Amino acid sequence: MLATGDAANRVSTFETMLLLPRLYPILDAGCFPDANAMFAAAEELAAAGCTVLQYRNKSGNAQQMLDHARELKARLGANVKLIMNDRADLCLAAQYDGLHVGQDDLSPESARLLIGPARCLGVSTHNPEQLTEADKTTADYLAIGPIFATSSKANPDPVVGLAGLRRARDLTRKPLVAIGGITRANVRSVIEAGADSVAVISDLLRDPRKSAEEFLRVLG
Ligand code: 3NM
Repeated sequence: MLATGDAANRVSTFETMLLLPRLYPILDAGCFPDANAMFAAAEELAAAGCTVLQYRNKSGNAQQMLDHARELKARLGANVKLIMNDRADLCLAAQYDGLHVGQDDLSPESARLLIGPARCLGVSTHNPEQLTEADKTTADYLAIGPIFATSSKANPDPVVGLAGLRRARDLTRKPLVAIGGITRANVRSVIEAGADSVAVISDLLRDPRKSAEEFLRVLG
């Protein structure tokens, strides 16, 4: 018989697998010349078949971020689930479907208290110790990275590589998102190493619709 905790974990994992497709694009506001370019890219990603997007903004103020977040939601409609990076307050204010926290943000349990049980919670990890800790929380999915070198993140952690990803796979049964330097050229190796999903910024920037379609073709 399953312990209560296990059962709860199962349901949560099941729901997250429905929410978490193989391709998990991140819209990083800092990578676009202006907000309209970001909104246009989001619409192209949705047209390509992406069903989950994360909004990330490391330099905007709260009001700008909330405006962006609401505009994305209004443009994309109910078929695209939206995840807010870092900010539990803006996740709630924009009525997003989930929150992604890093190691320097609110702890997963504090974030969970704020967003409640129904929203999806993701946690970034960068080594086996962090992954093992995050695995004990109510996080719905865990991210591990950077898998490869990346220029999209300030001060990235050391590259974990495909070997680090395989190790991470052995350490958790939660859905595992690989991030960092993932491209159409290397994505197959990332899935083969055990990732359930890949989070991507830069290889979706140029012609987002075509790039996402190519990713989705490779990911099958
Ligand atoms: N987090 P790209 S790597 C936002 O290691 C982010 O947790 C990382 O962008 C981590 O696809 C990263 O352009 C950047 O490499 C991902």
